[in-house]
Amino acid sequence: MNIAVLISGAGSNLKALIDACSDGHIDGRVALVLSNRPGVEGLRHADSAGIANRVIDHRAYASREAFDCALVDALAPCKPDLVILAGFMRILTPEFIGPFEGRLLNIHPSLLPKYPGLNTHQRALDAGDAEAGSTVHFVTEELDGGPPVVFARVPIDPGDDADSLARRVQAREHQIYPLAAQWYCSGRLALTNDGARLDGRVLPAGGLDADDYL
Ligand code: NHR
Ligand code: GAR
Repeated sequence: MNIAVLISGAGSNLKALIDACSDGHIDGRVALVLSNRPGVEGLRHADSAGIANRVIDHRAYASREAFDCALVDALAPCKPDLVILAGFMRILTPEFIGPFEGRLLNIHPSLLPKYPGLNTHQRALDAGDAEAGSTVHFVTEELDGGPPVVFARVPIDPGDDADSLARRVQAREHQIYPLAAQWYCSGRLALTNDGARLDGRVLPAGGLDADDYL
């Protein structure tokens, strides 16, 4: 399985995926990394692993559609079986979703359907929530609205700020993203008309609890 990963920043999830592939935990290889931002740390993870990578700077395109077409063109030569958004920060239009629907995963730092969009950790803190988390989901045109696959819950501690909470959440992300990627690469996970399915069974509305699988 050829995996392409789209990033915008630190790329710690990218690194977890690269490591899981090289350790044999994912039946696939990261074939290409694309970043919409130049100079980010995630590109260095790709370089260190000898993985092809390119910057496609959204600021160079006149519209979201033109940027998305450039992404599609850049991905074409690697013929990805799976496209993974890992801290990718640009909302994608149907120009991009169309060609990859069903082969497109994202990790979103909340317990979906709570807190789609940005600033999830601060919103959870402001709401006085007792727990936060992260969810891997299939990407559809609806922002953070595609069918969830797997989530990890993380307790919120009294002294937490958005940064401390983000660090605790990311440690779990590095476990659940490789898990979901391996489900996909082994042919167990698919997007169907009635939602995400694992081993043929439709998943619960919020996805599966990672604690049952890790
Ligand atoms: N695109 C579609 N169509 N559907 C989804 O579910 C998507 C998506 C693109 C990205 C990741 C998502 C997240 O996990 C994601 C899911 C960026 C924004 C955003 O508002 C929102 C959600 C996500 C990613 N981006 C601003 C924009 O104007 C830019 C913000 C910035 O550059 O810092 O695109 O949270
Ligand atoms: C991750 O926590 C991911 O859930 C979040 O950004 C972080 C990226 O970290 N994604 C979003 O906020 C998407 N809007 P990384 O670059 O180290 O993988």
